[in-house]
Formats: sequence, structure tokens, C-alpha cells
Amino acid sequence: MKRSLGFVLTLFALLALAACSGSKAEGPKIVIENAWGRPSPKVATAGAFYMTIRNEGSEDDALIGADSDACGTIELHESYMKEGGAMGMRPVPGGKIVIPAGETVELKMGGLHIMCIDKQIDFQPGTKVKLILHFEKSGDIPIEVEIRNPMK
Ligand SMILES: [Cu+2]
Repeated sequence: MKRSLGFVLTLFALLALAACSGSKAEGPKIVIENAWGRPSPKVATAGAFYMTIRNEGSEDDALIGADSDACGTIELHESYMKEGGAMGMRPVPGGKIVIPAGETVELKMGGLHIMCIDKQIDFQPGTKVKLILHFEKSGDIPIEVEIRNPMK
């Protein structure tokens, strides 16, 4: 089901490209950099992925979800301050993270992140986790997430 949705989105992206050919509009152009996650044993049932997402294109796009064999479920989360000052996290409003044309969005500790729920493997330093990002317009973008300790 998830796979076929991805296919349909890719098809839409191709159709959108075809419709735009001949015009100057380039659409979105997504570049992912520095994708990483903190180490944790498998018994820790959840982990988070962080990265830099840049849109070098001329049209807004949005991250709408992700899939990985290493996670039972993946959600897009934001961190927020609870009443009383403790930090909490929750699914992003509208279920997506908009990446405006020409801008860079940071997924980072204490902010936006990709939540890996029901982890299937140990996240050891050096582990590479395969992740497929789903974008509203750019379709599926496969990446590798490096498990490592946070850099100062
Ligand atoms: Cu989270």
C-alpha cells in the first residue's frame, strides 16, 4: 500500500514535469545532506533521524512521510515546550514539513525530526539505515542515515 502510494506520487511528479516542459518553471529540487541518528540499542523502541533538507528549485515542496525496514512505523515530529517547561514531541501539523523554494530546513535535536517507531535493529555507531523519504512533488528520495554520536 505504501509502495503503491509512492508509485502514484512518482507518476504525478513525472506528469507534472511533462506538463511543465517548455516553460521556464523547474519545479522543486530537493537536496538532502548530513542525515544522521543517535545510537541506541534495539530495546529502545524509538529513535530519531535528523538532516538538512534544501530546496534548490523554484517551487515549494513538502516532506510528507518516510519508510524504512529498520522502523515499524515512521512519523514526522516536532518538539515543543509543554506547560511547566518540559519538552514534548508530537506529529507535525498537517502531517507534512514544507520545504519552501530556495530555502533550507533543518531537522535537528530539539526541533523537527523523523521518528522511527518500533525499531527493528540496534542503532550502533557506524550503522547505515536506509530510508526512503516521500515528498509531495519530488516523489520518493532514497537516502542513507548514518548512526553516530552528536557532533558539537
Ligand atoms: Cu519524535
